[in-house]
Order: sequence, then C-alpha cells, then structure tokens
Amino acid sequence: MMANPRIHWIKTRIMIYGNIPYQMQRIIRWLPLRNFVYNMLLLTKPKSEKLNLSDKEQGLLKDLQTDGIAPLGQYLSSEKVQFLRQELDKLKCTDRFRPHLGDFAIDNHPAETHVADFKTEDLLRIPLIMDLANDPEILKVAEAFMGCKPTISNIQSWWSLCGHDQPEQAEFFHRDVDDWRFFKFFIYLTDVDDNAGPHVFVKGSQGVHTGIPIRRYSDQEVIDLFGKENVMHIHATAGTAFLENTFGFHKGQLPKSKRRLLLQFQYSYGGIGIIDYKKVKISDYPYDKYVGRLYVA
Ligand SMILES: O=C(O)CCC(=O)C(=O)O
Repeated sequence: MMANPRIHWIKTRIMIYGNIPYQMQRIIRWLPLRNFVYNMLLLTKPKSEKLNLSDKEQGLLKDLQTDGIAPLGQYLSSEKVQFLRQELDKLKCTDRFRPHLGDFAIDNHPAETHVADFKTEDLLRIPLIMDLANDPEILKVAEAFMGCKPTISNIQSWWSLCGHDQPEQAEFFHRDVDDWRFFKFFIYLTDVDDNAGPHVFVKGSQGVHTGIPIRRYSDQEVIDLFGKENVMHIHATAGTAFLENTFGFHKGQLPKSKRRLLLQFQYSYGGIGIIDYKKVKISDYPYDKYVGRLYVA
C-alpha cells in the first residue's frame, strides 16, 4: 500500500522530536558526560554473570574501542552468502526516503531510488538471519562493549544502487547518534570494490565529539577534520564482515557501476527512539529473549 508522503513525514517528525530520551542522548555528545550518564543508566540493566572473552573476542573489543572498527574477515561461507541471496531475491523492497513508491522487486526498482531496503519483518522470518544476529561471539563482544546485555535494536538489509550522479542521505559522511552506546555488525553479500559503493569509515572518529554538529559532511570536510590517512574504504569479497561504532564518521559511498547488497545488525543499550518496532512470533525461539525482545513476541 502506498503511504501518503505528507502523513509519513509528519508521523516521523512526531516520533523523532517527541521522544525525549532519544533526544537527550542526541544532545549530550560530550563524551565524558555521555559516559557518566551511561554509567548511571547501566545500573538498571541485566548483565551476564561471567563473560570470559576469548583472545579473539578481546581483540575485537579492543579494535572497536580504539579504532572504532573491528574486522571479522571472511565471516560467511560462499554457500551461506548464496543462500541469503536466494532468500532475499524472493522479497520485495521499499525506498525508506520515498515511501510513496510502495513495494518493488529489486530488478524493477524505481529509477530515483538510491537505497532499496528489505522489510525487517521479512528478514526476521529467515532463520539464518536470526542465527547471525545472535552469534554468541558477537553478543559477548557486544556485552563487554555495552557493559550490559545488548539489545538487538535494528536488523536491516539493503541494496545500494548505481545510476545516480549525486549522493544523498547516508551516502554523505555522517555520524549515528542512535542510543547512549551501540555498534553495528556489517556483512557484505556482494563483492565490493570501488565501483560498488564501498562502506567508508573514519578510523578513530568515534572518540572525537566536540564542535562537530550532527549533519551530513562532504569528503573534503572529513579529510580536513580527521586526515586522509584515517579514511578507510572497505573493499572486500562477499561474506566479509566487520563491527563498527557508527558514532564515528562513515558513509556508504554512492556506487559507480555495480550495486551492493549488505546485511546489518545493530546492538545497543536499548531500543532506538525512531524505530517503530513490530514484533513477530517465532516458535521455539532458541536465543536470549531479553536480547531479542524488541523483535520477537
Ligand atoms: O551503506 C553504508 O555503507 C552506510 C550505512 C550507514 O550509514 C549506516 O548503517 O549507518
């Protein structure tokens, strides 16, 4: 069903600006104060008795804390990538910035669409996606990073499309200010080179917080702020994954000639104020119900 763009715009604005806890954490970006408030909030959250991080998990945590990005290497086998591609091919997409375009098949996408999203409720019904979201290694790193049991706060998959002259939205550098603490788990489902819209991250920028308003930034502004040597273009084969604290500056580069498919999970302290969570029923859900509580009834 086509959403009325004006009503969608008003509903989204009310959701964003009417959500006081969400707005509070967006306003408090000075990291010492942010961390102080966070430590208070943590007192109310559940924690595992023992975490016992392996050397690998400790390495991932350290990378995430120091660089803002932790490479997981070739995380998915080509069989699993193939399987996910086949499952996603059966689903319809939408354009989050142009909801009036309704649902469409990826091979018949509207010309103006830059990013074609699968619907989260469809992704939740693919058991492998829920297995990946609940990867015990990632959840341990997430708990160590968060200081409490993490919450799966977003599950997304989208095609980034070529055929456009100018970038839009997240194709410009920006920082996410989604919750008091969070990170994202990215998995490439296509090979990504410079023509296929690589993800770009500015190493160390997650630790820089003053005098940088929340807005979109040009490449030159980011180079001036953080130095060219810290701008990482992630070129890699399908199945490659990485964890990233997207409070740091990042973008999905506008694809030049090849489209890119990505699967992404977000872990945070709680829910994200601007997401309208719709739970699905999953019988015999084998994972921690607290971690999955926003999505699983
Ligand atoms: O498409 C990309 O690589 C960028 C994604 C992004 O901006 C985000 O997940 O916050």
